[in-house]
Amino acid sequence: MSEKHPLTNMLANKMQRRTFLKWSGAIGLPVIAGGIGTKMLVERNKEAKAVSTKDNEKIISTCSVNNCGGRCVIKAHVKDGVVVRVSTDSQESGDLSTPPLRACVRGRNYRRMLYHPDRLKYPMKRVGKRGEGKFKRISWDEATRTIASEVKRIGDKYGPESRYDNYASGQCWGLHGGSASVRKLLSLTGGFLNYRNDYSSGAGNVATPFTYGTNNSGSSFDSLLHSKYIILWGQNPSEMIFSTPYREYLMQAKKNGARIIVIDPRYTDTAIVFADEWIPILPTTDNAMMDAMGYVIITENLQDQAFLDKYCLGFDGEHMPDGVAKVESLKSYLLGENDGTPKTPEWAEKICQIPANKIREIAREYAKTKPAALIQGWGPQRHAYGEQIMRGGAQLACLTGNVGKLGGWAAGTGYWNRSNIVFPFSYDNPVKASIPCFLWTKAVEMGTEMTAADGLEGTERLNTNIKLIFNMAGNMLINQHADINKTRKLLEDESKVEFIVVSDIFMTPSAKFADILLPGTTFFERYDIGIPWCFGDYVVFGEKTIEPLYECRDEYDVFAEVADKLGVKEKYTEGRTILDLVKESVERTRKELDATFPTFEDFRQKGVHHFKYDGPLVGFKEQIDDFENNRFETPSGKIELFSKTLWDMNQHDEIPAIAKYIPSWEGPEDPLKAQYPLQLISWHYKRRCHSTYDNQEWLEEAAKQEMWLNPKDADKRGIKNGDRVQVFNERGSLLIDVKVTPRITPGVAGIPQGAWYTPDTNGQDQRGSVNVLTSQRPTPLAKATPQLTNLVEVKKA
Ligand SMILES: Nc1nc2c(c(=O)[nH]1)N[C@H]1C(S)=C(S)[C@@H](COP(=O)(O)OP(=O)(O)OC[C@H]3O[C@@H](n4cnc5c(=O)[nH]c(N)nc54)[C@H](O)[C@@H]3O)O[C@H]1N2
Ligand SMILES: Nc1nc2c(c(=O)[nH]1)N[C@H]1C(S)=C(S)[C@@H](COP(=O)(O)OP(=O)(O)OC[C@H]3O[C@@H](n4cnc5c(=O)[nH]c(N)nc54)[C@H](O)[C@@H]3O)O[C@H]1N2
Ligand code: SF4
Ligand SMILES: [Mo]
Repeated sequence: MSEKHPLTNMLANKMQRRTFLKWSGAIGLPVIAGGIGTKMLVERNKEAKAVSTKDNEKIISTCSVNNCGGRCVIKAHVKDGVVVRVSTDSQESGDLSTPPLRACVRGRNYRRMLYHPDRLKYPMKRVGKRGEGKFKRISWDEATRTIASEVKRIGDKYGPESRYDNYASGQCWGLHGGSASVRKLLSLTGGFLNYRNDYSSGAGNVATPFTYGTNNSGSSFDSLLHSKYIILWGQNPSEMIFSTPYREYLMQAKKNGARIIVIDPRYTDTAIVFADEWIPILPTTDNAMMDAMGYVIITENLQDQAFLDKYCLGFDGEHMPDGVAKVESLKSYLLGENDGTPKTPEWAEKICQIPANKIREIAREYAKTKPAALIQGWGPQRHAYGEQIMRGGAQLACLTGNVGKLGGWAAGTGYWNRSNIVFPFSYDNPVKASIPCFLWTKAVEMGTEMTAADGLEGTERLNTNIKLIFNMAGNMLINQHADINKTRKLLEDESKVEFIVVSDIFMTPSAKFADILLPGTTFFERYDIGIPWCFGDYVVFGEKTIEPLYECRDEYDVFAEVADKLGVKEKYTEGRTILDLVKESVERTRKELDATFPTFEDFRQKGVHHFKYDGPLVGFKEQIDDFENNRFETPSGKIELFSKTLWDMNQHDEIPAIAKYIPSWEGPEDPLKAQYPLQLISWHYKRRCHSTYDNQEWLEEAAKQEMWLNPKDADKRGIKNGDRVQVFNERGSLLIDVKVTPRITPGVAGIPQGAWYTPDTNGQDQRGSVNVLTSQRPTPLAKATPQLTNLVEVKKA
């Protein structure tokens, strides 16, 4: 199988630039907050408005439901049923009660995406070998008939646990979408195998509740206006988006004088724009620095002892759970009383390569400057022992008493939510069995052998392996899951998974593995409500701006037709169109949740609704202010720095009861380093949303796919800036251009995640699709992805 990436022609014949580069220039030069040209967007928008009155364009406000972490206002300028340009929220900065919801650079490419010549245009069925990418056009009737009969055949033959809807995030945080549609259909016809957790904060989602009882450990971003010291630990909001208004607040916090520290193996755009100090840590070693900061804090008596005594379990010998020796406390561990190794900054320096005095300085500053916010990104937990870092951050927040305080931050996964609306399109799956999402390939290969030790829940054993996969608006089937070569072999074998349905808007690497391929609509072509991630206090109306192009159809309607063929259409739609669902959501939200929510007409007309709150949300404020009446949701009711539940699992080496540094497989201490000396990480790139837009020419020109390598590592290998290199390990090999830059820590290589897997005839990827190098070995507790933990070698291609 040898393939051409869709950008190949563009790169050969220089693309048409137009004015895109004028404003996308900011993507590479993050001199303004956001690093992505927000100022220019406003200016262009004003200009766009002027043109629109002149030309009689209709400006229709809508919302994208890509999984970028942001939700912004997209204004489609429509003339004669065609989107002629796109602009965004025109509000000036300054009103921080409702900050502007501006599109990022990817949004400015949306018209290109919508009308891109490579859009999937009609339903297709596979004609070649699976994965080969050969398809034949079919009718919608044939597509839905085939799906209906395979859903039934496979369900009858193997049982409902054989049917699986894969993790997919191309259409998320909306009211309907491919996955919701498929799941409702499957629920009405016997059910499907569930998955739990996600690829985003998989380790953190399981670990954080062992400390706090919940993942809602964040505070709203306006609380940062009260912070005096901010540590962004592996967090990069200038490039990846956690929440659209976040950067506005961060910028204001900086103007207010907060000192900002960025801890990241890369000198990120965030570090450039915001940081007073960049700490270039080695991947997988954060817990060593955290442990040493804890050591400094307690040996210099900087801890908030009253906070620890009142709210926390396990800090010292006097506050241990029944039946556990005093010497197992966090304090004993940090002082080395149980293992003979005090976790001094000098000890940590050898591991994480941050000078001991720098660790001391950061520890002292963090402990003494109140209030201080330690906010954790999720890159650091997409690692082999990702659970440790999320509990480790929380541990530091507790040592310094920054939990439940305005301007402080509890660390951990960090969710919060102030944008509740009713979801009227729901399903009730009769199957209760669930697997961790990251282990779906295992459930294909040997599902019947999985046990509780693999994270199987809801049943002792599965009756069958996965035999049917729906992959709706996702690229997880091939591109985004770990170890592409392994997955590819598994899926090529048609005796394993017997039927695969993919819906997408482009012919992605995963789409090529479809048996039936469905052409989806984009958000321009359907109604929805855009809900920000778990960090938002507003919702955006998703207006249908034009009719679907070609034969593209929304999955809701496609599966209504499948439901019809299976005799369950009434139960599936309950007589409702998508617009009815949107209306029902608004009406029920007004009735059941919030009487101040606007009417459907009002909401539609305004385009955005900001929920009203009196002030910032402060995570765990209730518990800290009135502990007698508000306990933490942990077994002890306290913050569990020591978790008896984890202790009782009796796997102390990999699942310790207190957070601690564990030397990682394929980390800096792994003997495999002799053979593969570089640690390879990936990150969420400003030019894509995961793999979405990898085929978009303008975005490629704005920020190309390239690997970062430190000059020291490049020199050793005779590699120069711009060289094409081969990156390889036991799992695979890829070719990529290299950017030689001191912006990455020596010993580390960085490849932005999400490039489309494009193998040559030898199976070597030619596009820099990082998951040919990543591992399917899950993290010990959460069974989550370790996709950022890899050892590789690099040589000139
Ligand atoms: N190495 C490595 N791998 C990673 C990560 C990492 O950091 N490193 N991150 C992981 C994380 S956090 C995540 S969330 C996953 C994301 O992985 P996925 O959930 O697979 O997300 P995308 O790659 O964006 O794929 C979304 C697909 O939906 C399609 N699409 C977009 N809009 C629409 C629409 O309206 N309708 C339809 N039908 N299709 C649409 C896009 O074309 C795209 O192919 O990747 C994970 N993989
Ligand atoms: N532009 C853009 N924005 C996005 C997305 C996107 O694809 N593109 N995806 C969205 C999604 S689904 C998610 S889950 C989030 C992901 O949000 P995050 O997981 O927070 O984002 P990442 O870029 O994967 O990682 C953040 C930073 O961690 C650093 N890092 C990696 N390993 C380590 C380590 O061991 N220690 C430390 N200290 N730092 C480390 C990386 O260099 C990176 O700068 O982003 C969301 N926002
Ligand atoms: S990628 Fe996210 S922030 Fe950027 S334009 Fe799209 S929805 Fe908005
Ligand atoms: Mo994610």
